[in-house]
Amino acid sequence: MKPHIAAFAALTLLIAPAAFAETTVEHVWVRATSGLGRVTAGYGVIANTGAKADKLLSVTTPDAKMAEIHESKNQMARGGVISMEPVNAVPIPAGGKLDMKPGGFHVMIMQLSRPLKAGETLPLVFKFEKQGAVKVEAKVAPLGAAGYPAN
Ligand SMILES: [Cu+2]
Repeated sequence: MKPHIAAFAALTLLIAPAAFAETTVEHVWVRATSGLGRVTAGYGVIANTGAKADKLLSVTTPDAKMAEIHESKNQMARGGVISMEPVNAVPIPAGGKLDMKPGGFHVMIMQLSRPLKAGETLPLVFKFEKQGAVKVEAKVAPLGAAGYPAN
């Protein structure tokens, strides 16, 4: 980031914080790992409050070698088999929301450098075309969790 842009961003933050963060990422959680498993899935709610479309490009974490955006699909034609596929980018329309939840879009996190226990956090960086990098601390939920942990 160039210095004058940083200064402008800081100024904007002081005056109108809502106008600065147009694409937000909230309620981010991942499932605890099981045994020696070093794979997990992450979920959260992305909202674009801006007037222009944004695009989720990637998600990374310093605590794993690989992270991919996946979409789960219930393939009725194949007898209701649930399959998932990597996706390159997910558009977030102006005023739109992307609810990443079990059975839909998720972040597949592979080759974690440590096990994840419920109650811990995992740093994630969501990269957007317009908003840039959004850093969040994902809550680690128990293995069987279906949604954002209550505490
Ligand atoms: Cu997946």
